[in-house]
Amino acid sequence: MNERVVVDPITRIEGHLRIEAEMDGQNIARAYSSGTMVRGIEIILRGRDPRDAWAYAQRICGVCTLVHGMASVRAVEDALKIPLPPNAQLIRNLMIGAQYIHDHVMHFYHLHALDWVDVVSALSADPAATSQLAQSISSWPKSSPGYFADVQKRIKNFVESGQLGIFANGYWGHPAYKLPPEANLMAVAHYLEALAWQREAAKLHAIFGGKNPHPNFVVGGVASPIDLNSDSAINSKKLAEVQDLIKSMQQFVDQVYVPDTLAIAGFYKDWAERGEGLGNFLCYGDMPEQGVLDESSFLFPRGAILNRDLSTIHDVDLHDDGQIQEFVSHSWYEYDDGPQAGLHPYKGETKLEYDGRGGVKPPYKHLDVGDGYSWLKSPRWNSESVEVGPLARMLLLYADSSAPAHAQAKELVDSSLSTLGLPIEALFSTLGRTAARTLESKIVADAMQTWYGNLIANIKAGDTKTFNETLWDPATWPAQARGAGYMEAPRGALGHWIVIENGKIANYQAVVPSTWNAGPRDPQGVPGAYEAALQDNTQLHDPKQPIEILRTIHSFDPCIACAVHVADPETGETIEIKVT
Ligand code: NFE
Ligand code: MG
Repeated sequence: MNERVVVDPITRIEGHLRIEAEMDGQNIARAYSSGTMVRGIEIILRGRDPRDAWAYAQRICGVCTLVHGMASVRAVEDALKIPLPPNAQLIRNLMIGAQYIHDHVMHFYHLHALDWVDVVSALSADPAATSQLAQSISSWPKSSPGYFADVQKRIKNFVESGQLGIFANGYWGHPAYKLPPEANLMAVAHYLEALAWQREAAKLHAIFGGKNPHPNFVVGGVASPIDLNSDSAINSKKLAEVQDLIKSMQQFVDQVYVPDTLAIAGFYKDWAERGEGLGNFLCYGDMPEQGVLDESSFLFPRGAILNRDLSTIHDVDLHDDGQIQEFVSHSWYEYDDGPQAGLHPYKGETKLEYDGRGGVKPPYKHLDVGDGYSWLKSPRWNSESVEVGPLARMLLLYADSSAPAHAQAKELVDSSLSTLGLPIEALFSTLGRTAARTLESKIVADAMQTWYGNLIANIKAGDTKTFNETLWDPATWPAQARGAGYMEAPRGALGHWIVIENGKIANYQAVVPSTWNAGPRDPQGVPGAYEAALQDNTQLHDPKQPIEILRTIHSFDPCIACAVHVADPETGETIEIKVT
């Protein structure tokens, strides 16, 4: 039997993920991705008032803290045909945009950077040379030799006290780390700065949604009335704060995140040749420029790309029951129609049996990669295994010349590739996925300024409406209705499907980005995106320190809490999985 490398749990992600790699010499021959914690949000939602669903669904995740609330209110609005005032949509855009910038910056510095940045090496950097490096790539003000000397002293104190804290247990000194000490020191300085900065970015949610995490939503609008002269509404002062926050996000992205990504990428060009995987990409699209939810003005266009073919964009329809289906052949779930069946989310089944002691009864008995090995299902689009997320969005933007941000995206991608001296094929890789996240952050931060301008223009023209109560009374609802709420969450295409009967939720299914990417094999044995990416030209230098697995898995920014949908509804306890 071939050697197997098991990483369990994968850290610096959200949730519980296990990766098993079957080796062929130094190469990963086959990889298996397991979500090892079960959730049951879909079951909790049945029988409830659809107008309340967002508040439950939002608890799917505390990382992408608003996206499930958003997808949920959109599902209800789609089912009941409730139109949205443009201001509400623009405010939603701004809230989604802030979520992207916050999430992506945190991911890059706090979850992904240490795969590429050696903290201990930063100790041997020359602060003056670090300052020169920083000033050569950016006008960010915190870049003096004294500043970097101070940061270095802080790291030294950590290391000498033997308390690396957040930096404990890294693979420091691993030969896969390629940055010179000065680049390591610069990146660690920005790691620490980003910790403080992210607190500010989260404030936009508090202004429009009352709090963060989990800002408030409402079916038919946003939970923030506009009245420029009221202390308890969105007034001139709050709008000015929003403007300051957008500027601060743009500045951090332009002067820190983008230059750091390019500087670090320059030392890891070999990672532009591995970690692609499927070559199939899916986007639902999101964030209309004028606040009317029509696809033609989406910042991120809708569509699918297959086999790297950027010349053809396939239409995507969330209501078509032949397009999006979930399979459970390698999951710990059972369908009434057996293990080969694929179900559209309107007809989706989530069956869990609880044992009354905080556990879940079989079908799960053990983890067996030849059989069942995950609490994630396997979503497929037109039977294809696809990748969702920043790389999918940047490729769609690059390919779709009718998209409003096409020109900006093309310029950003082409100039980044030219700076790095890499061909377009480099996008299809671990490095491409990480760079796509950075570049889309720039596009989103700039778009936020446009949406803000459009919101202000509406207000100046006298339109302050942010809520539409049409059809809010259940007496007016049809006896049966169903709807699909979609959005582009930071990690990719997110859909919530709701079936409403006699005013209550009859069925609810969420198919989330990390399920698309982290799901197990389908009945045809085709792997999910993580699995395929790990099987793509990946060698482990030292199976005991599998940093190469972390690089590719982290390039997707996993959120397994989202992917499996929350803890046991009876006790909230997690489940012990025995690996046999
Ligand atoms: Ni919990 Fe999420 C995002 C959603 S999961 S982080 O972005 O939906 O992939
Ligand atoms: Mg689901």
